[in-house]
Amino acid sequence: MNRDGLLIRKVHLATLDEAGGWGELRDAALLVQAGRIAWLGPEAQLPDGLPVTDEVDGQGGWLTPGLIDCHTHLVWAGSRSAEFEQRLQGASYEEIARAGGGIVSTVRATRAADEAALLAASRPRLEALKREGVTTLEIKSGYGLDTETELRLLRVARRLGEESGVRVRTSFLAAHALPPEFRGRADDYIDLVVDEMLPAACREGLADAVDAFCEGIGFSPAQTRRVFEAARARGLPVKLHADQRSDLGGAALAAEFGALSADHIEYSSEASIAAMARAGTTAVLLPGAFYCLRETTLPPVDALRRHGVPIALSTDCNPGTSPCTSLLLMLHMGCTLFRLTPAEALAGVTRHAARALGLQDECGRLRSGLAADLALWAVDHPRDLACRFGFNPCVASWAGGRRLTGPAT
Ligand code: DI6
Ligand code: FE
Repeated sequence: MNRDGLLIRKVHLATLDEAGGWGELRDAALLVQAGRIAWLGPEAQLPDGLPVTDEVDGQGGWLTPGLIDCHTHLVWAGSRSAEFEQRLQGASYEEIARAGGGIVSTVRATRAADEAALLAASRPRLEALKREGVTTLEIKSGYGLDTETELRLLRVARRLGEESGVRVRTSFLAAHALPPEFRGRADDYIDLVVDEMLPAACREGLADAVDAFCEGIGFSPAQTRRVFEAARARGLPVKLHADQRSDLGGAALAAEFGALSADHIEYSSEASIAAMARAGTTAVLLPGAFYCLRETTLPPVDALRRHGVPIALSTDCNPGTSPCTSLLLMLHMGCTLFRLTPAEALAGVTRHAARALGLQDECGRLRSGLAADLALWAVDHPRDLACRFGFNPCVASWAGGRRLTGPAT
């Protein structure tokens, strides 16, 4: 298929190119040239003489920006379904973690898996997301917790991007949990992270951002600060798993470092949210983890709205707290559990998810000049994407103008 001159006709557009709305444009068309959106507008105003080499009839469907899953731990080996059973019988996530399960059990399985095994385990997860119109995907390391395995995870993430055509952004998350060999020596482990692991990841160009898990069962704010300082010294943007189970001031710390995003933030204070607003830090809400852990403390959505903090939504795809490969389901849960509006939810997986990855000038909206990352849906209105669940109306998708899913033209 020619990447140049692709005209998509007979569609309605939800451009997400305005704050707080769908950006509806009915009876529209969109032209892709050299992988970017070259023109969009009412089909009746289609200019003459466009260099069309390929045409798609959208049959009255809706064209949106390709979906962006901006927080995943997609690459791992093994399964934690036995822990799911334990939790159903009353064990808490923290108890399981402290008894050597949780993240560390995935670390054991992941360390034992070579690159081919990790690719094979992770590919179906990526494919499931891709079938639902995901065109950009963030993937974190964090199940290696030693230099060799952390780098392997990031290499696999890069490979998945290359082979699938999905735009993959990596986050270096070695400060995810304390590896068992460092028990009682968390500061020594942080030394290793900043002195050896991060430099090694940077040497291979494997990290697009740096993340940490700032939590009682993770790392303290002081340890997180050291990781952030190392990231800053290398010019890498930061993100943070912040205030998921308790308020350690993680979101404020993230804001202090101008973080791209603070994620989870169920327990963040209003002062932290004000700091996020000042810093331009995006909130990433993760309804899958909230649901799976049967949390009851809701993220402070009203405060985020009041302070004008952009809200993104993501799967948090991981084997423990959100074994989920449906971003569309997160749209639904963002509305039912967190009371987002359907338009906020769609912005959360497009416009604002792009911001959470620092990609707001590249994708996440339909606008001339941005990458042609597109998803075509057989729905009456884009709010159907949030209303329905267990339903995938994605007809076709493109990343950088290249067809990812859907019938060949
Ligand atoms: N917070 C999460 O939701 C995931 N990691 C994190 O820091 C959970 C990861 C896991 O349980 O494997
Ligand atoms: Fe996470």
